[in-house]
Amino acid sequence: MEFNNLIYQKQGEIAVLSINRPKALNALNEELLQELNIAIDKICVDKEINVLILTGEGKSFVAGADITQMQKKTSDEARNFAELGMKVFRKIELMDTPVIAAVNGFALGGGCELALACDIRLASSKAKFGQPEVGLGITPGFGGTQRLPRIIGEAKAKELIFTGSMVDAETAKNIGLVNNVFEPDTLLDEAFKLAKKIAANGSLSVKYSKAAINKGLQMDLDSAMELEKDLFALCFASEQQKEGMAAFVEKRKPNFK
Ligand code: CO8
Repeated sequence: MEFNNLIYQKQGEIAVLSINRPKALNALNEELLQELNIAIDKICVDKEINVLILTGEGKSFVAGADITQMQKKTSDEARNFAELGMKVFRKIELMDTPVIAAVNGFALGGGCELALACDIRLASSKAKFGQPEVGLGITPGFGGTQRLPRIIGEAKAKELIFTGSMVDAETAKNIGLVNNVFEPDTLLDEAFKLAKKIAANGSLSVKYSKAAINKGLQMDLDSAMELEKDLFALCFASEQQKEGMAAFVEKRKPNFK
């Protein structure tokens, strides 16, 4: 896949998509979001891919939506732009494949919101997180007011959004915004290690688990339990369940196809 603002690489079951607009600290403009949309669509139909790693080129993960492009927008144009970002981020959140954000630097505004749409966030010790929108006279617009409180809790999310303050990677870990922090030069290796660990499991059961968590969190508990039951039962129609349990009984490693 060739793009102006993205670098795509595939290593076996693991795909890496790197946001590549380093001169503007990987700020998200419309072209970049459209490319991201296309890339995610292609990854979704590639049955070989079991984990996606999302990262950024240079010193930034994503420093937000492109302020120069947003500056002159009317309300209608801003709504369309928000809709595009929300659509792409929701696609990332709901895609079958688990997505790891390897946050290498600034994750601000739309960049923090992109990381929030991923399943797992790993950060470089140099990463900085924040929702600085109120300082620009706008609210978060790619899902930040909704995903941030769901992930770190209402009070902390309000503090971050109302103040527009940046937090460093360790603080982000302490408040539950990132899963783990690594030295900058080991971040991608650690993301690969995690991706391989996930990919070594039954891919179908990982995908069903993602669906059960993401969809279940939007339901009442009883409906969510029904969903879990359905997906659990569906596993038993798969070769992977047969192989996984046979391997346990035969005291060997499973060979999932
Ligand atoms: N948009 C456009 N250009 C940017 C952005 C951005 N978000 N961030 C950085 N750049 C550009 C700079 O303008 C600069 O360009 P140039 O070299 O041509 O002057 C280049 O990247 C390098 O940036 P700096 O020189 O500023 O680098 P520093 O290391 O000094 O500072 C910072 C790094 C602190 C990250 C600083 O660049 C900064 O504060 N950036 C803006 C961060 C921000 O406010 N992000 C939130 C944007 S709003 C948003 O994301 C809303 C999402 C929802 C949209 C809904 C649709 C309506």
